Amino acid sequence: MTSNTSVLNWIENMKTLVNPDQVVWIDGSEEQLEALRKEACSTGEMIKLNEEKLPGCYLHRTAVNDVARVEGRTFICSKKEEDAGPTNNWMDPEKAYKMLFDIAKGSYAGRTMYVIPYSMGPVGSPFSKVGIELTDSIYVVLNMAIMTRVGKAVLESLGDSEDWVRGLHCKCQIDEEKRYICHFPEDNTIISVNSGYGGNVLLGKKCFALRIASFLGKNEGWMAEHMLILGVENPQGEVKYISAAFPSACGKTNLAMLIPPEGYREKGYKVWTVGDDIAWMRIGPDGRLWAINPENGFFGVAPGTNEKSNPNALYTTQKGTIFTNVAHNLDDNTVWWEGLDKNPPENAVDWKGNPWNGKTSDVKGAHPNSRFTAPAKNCPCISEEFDKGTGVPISAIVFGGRRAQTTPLVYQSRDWNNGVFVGSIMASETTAAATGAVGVLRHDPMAMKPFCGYHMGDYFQHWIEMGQKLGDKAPKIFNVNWFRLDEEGHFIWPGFGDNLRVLEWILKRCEGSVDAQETPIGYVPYAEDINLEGLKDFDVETLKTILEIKNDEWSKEAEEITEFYKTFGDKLPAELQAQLASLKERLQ
Ligand code: SAT
Ligand code: MN
Repeated sequence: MTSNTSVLNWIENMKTLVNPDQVVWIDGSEEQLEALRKEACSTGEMIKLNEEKLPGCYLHRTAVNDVARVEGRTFICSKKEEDAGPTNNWMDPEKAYKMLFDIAKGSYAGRTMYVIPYSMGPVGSPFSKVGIELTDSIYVVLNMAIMTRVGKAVLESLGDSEDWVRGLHCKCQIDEEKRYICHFPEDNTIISVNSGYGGNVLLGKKCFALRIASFLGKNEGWMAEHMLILGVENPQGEVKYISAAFPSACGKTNLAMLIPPEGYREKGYKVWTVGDDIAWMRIGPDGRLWAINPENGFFGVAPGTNEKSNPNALYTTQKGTIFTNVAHNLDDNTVWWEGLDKNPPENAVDWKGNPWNGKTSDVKGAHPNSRFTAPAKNCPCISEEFDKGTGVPISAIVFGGRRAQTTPLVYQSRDWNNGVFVGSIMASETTAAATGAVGVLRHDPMAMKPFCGYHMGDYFQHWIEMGQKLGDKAPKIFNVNWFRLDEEGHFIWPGFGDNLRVLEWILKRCEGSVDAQETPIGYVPYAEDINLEGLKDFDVETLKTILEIKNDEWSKEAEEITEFYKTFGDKLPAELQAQLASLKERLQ
């Protein structure tokens, strides 16, 4: 399929290492993918679901020990330890290659090596980059064929270039003790062994599009961010674009596919989805920041997705979708997950593969991090711009996390550098998207803690430099928190579609058409300026409680940030140290 010698030589070397029975190149044709689906069903790797209700949909169960990203076993293997920084695990590249090659050696014996040429971003777009993933898993091939653009056209666009990302995935024995997800940013290389789960093995996603790409972005002057991209169309038909960073499983997919509240729909507001997880952003010829979604599908969290929370996502998953670790309804050969509806199946199989009665069982039918892999083109609100490869101009950048207290519903940073500070102090309660305890508060700057492929102090500096280049064309930077809890532990803000009320305020701030109150942390809305029309059981007094800035809480926060900042040593940009100092001053 190609005469590119850098590609052919590398594949030859890897072939010698892993020793497959045969090599199959993925050409991107529907015939080849269909044959692979059939093969995966014949071996039990996938189950074909009800063709009438869920055409072209499949179910897959991973090993019980392999259900989320493993941050503790994810490594950045830069030559110098310092270059990986305090937020990453580091391993010496020589040692890592040796260890990984020992594990990978002969591991494809009796198996097929699939060669997946893929493009992150529309094929041939100036934003896009090419990768090649080798895998011994049909599940990985089929997921990559949804999540990225795969096949011949990608190799054609690559030509003779050596500028592509090498990716080797070996399932091996799915042995947790030997599971490693290693990145070699200086070699454009990713090696993943002993896992078969999503973010550990779909190497185009977090491994390439964030960890490797963030490193490339730093060196080449662009940004790879853990951000959704959406367009808000106003009644005059103008579309403004927002990118937003939240940690995994904090509602990026829901926000990206938001359905406007009734009153807004009547007026003619629309929301268009460009992406739900990753943004690649470059400064355009007009000096503004332009973004593409490098992915071609959605790898969304299934539990909690329903007719009310995200009808667009639900609709998106009704054809051509692979479900992972959800419950299997045997009565009609469909799928179910917690929070889909109030009618769990009685005759079902749970995500572990055990018989399950949703009416009587006290264990979950779907894993909390169970997922759907769905083609972006299925999405009813997919933006016209999504597939064009020209990108969309970003008006506002929004940071956010899951915070029960302290952080208000929304605030605006004072300027770009203060916005970088706001992103750097993001903290969020952990979710099931990574292994480990859930609900623990941890710092997660720009939602990139698990995904920044180099020293995070240098990453902050890169943000500051991008702001200098953008000058007065820079997007405005905001922070949101949909997750404030009342004393009984209930969410105060209704969230979901009503988040558009907050986005509307954000866009008005970008235009300069609404005033705000200055507080020690930044600009907070006057409660009257957030449109509450049509909201039931929610009044302006309640809104005030989640817009309030409590200086004592923020002083505690500032102390925490001081400690957190120490972890970056002298790589912390002086500008951020100064930002922290002025926050403390304003709080006095
Ligand atoms: O598992 S993935 O990394 O692909 C999804 C996520 O954690 O956001
Ligand atoms: Mn994510």
